[in-house]
Amino acid sequence: MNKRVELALNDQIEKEASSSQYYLAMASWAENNGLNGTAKFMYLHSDEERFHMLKLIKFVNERGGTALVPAVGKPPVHFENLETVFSLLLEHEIKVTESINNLVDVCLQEKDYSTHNFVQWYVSEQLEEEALARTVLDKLKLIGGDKGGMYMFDRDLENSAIQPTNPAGPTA
Ligand code: OFO
Repeated sequence: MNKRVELALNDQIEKEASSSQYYLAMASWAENNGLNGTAKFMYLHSDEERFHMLKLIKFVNERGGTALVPAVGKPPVHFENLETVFSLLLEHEIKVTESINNLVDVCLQEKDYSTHNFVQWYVSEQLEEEALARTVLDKLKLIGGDKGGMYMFDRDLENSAIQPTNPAGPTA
């Protein structure tokens, strides 16, 4: 496997692992604050990011490279409020999109068209994830700081189809 492409793929593996931990921290915070809908959303999102990481690890190893399982930093324990959580999520996804775009660039520069083709799945996934984060954040902005509104938002999130897709099936 081309060394630059391998390096960029390993960098992406680290980003997906960090995303998974970050959303897991958000899920745990939400659960401890009685926000079960948000917790469900974030647990699913965390699982989804782990799946993204695994898909990359398998791809690198199957193509003759060496996938590096990364150490990830400790995510925050406390978050200010729901709007902060979803703003951070959107901010994070925008950074991940930049990193995917960089990966696409490296593939093209190195003329690695099969990895380029593989990475297109992540390009579409990022589009969906950013759109989902924006939809949720728009709803929260409409509610403002209203407590009753927050309660309804969280309850709706728990029952709604606005959830990340979980490739591994539902969590507990
Ligand atoms: Fe892996 O899709 Fe978001 O970060």
